[in-house]
Amino acid sequence: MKNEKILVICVLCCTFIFLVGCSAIFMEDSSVSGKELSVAEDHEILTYFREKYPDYTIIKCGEEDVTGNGFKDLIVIHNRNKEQNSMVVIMNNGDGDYGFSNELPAPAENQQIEFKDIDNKPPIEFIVSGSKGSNFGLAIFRMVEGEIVDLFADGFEDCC
Ligand SMILES: [Ca+2]
Repeated sequence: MKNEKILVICVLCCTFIFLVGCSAIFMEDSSVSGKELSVAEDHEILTYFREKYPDYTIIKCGEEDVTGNGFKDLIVIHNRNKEQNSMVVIMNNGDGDYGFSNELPAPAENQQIEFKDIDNKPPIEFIVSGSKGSNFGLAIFRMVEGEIVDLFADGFEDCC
């Protein structure tokens, strides 16, 4: 009888630990989905973009000073039309004013934005990668006089 009680307690403990574990995984998952944009939902430049283009679906952002003026800019990958995703850099002029770069096609799925100083001189370059079905591609970009310039691409067109 005593053994049975211990067994029941053990089973209850295991169930409790299992449930706590599950809820921890669930909470982690929900926080990951909240981080998908890579910046806070109320990010200043993101808010500006949303107010300007309320119809756009924002897929991914990346925040860095890609123009080299000392103020952090925002790269936004969005789905303006259902056919193709686009990316744009919203340039922070530092005085509360923002400028928009040219728009380029962006990957259809699994979009990632990374920042890397490729040539050891400012401004920092950024790498956009992603996929479309089984096609994976990436490209390296640099901001030149307010324009996104494609420095190198590998399979990028096929993933956009
Ligand atoms: Ca900047």
